[in-house]
Amino acid sequence: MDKPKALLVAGISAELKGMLAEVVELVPLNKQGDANQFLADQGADFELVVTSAGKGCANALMEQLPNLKVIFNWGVGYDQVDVEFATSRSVQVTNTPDVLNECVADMAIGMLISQARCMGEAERFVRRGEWLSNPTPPMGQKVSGKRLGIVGLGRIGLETAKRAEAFSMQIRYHNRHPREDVDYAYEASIVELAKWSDYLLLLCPSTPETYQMIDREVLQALGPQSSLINIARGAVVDQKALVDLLLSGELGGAALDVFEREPEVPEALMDLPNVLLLPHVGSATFETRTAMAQLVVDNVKAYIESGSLVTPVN
Ligand code: 8YV
Repeated sequence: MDKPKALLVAGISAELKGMLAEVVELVPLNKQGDANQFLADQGADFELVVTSAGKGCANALMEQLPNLKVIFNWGVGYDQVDVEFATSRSVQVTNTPDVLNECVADMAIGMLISQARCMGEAERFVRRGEWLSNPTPPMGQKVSGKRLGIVGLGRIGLETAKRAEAFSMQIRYHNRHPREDVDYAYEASIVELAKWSDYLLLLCPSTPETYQMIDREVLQALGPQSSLINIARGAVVDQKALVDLLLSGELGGAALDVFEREPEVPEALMDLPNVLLLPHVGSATFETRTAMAQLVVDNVKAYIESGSLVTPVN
């Protein structure tokens, strides 16, 4: 039997490409010359789209695929897919939850400690050869026992809180609603949570409701002695306010794995020693990316074999 065609609309790992090629005929959109012409001619041939969390699938593209049935999203975040629009066209969406919880939580704690203890700046100090003539490397802030505010206590948030407990950190959180199953103190106001926190960690999804939820007021409430850690999405933060307050010293520091318009990073942040900058690598370990790839393939196989999905979003 012929393998079904799947339209690949984003950059994905060679590993995932290889795994998918066993079950589908993968057609990369960016290799088809004029994409609009290609879609006009052959868009109706595709029931399946494979994409990444960063790229998603635009509404205009869905409209060019009249027989589209499923969008397979390589990533847990699906903010680049308009799920409501997809649902209105009877298009299902899948993502890759849970398999990345541990690695993202590891990274969140790693970013927190790295920023607090100036690891990046200290490392640059060694590489620049400054240690040879300067016996005083950069000094940081203590982590153990400090106050951690978590915005978005979901599956990754719980893994992160567990790790933070091992550092005797005090933990409070903000969600849309308090959780019944945790003892951490709930804070309904993000501004109040920011005022209380030494470290404010963002782990919430990017949605129209959370767009720039971490605004100037929240960042000012966090203040000059405290730091923001963002491993969620750039859109959750008012990036202009963030840059302004870091430059003026009204915010103590930041550890950022995500940005408003990746891969663009505000030039003004490049020279700030109290800011850790990472290229969206929260889930980027060999083990986790393989597990994410496997989950994409499991979804594709389940759909082809029985029309069902392992991790549907809608
Ligand atoms: C991406 C992510 O999935 O899972 C997410 O939501 O942001 C990342 O893990 C990864 O870059 C592959 O698309």
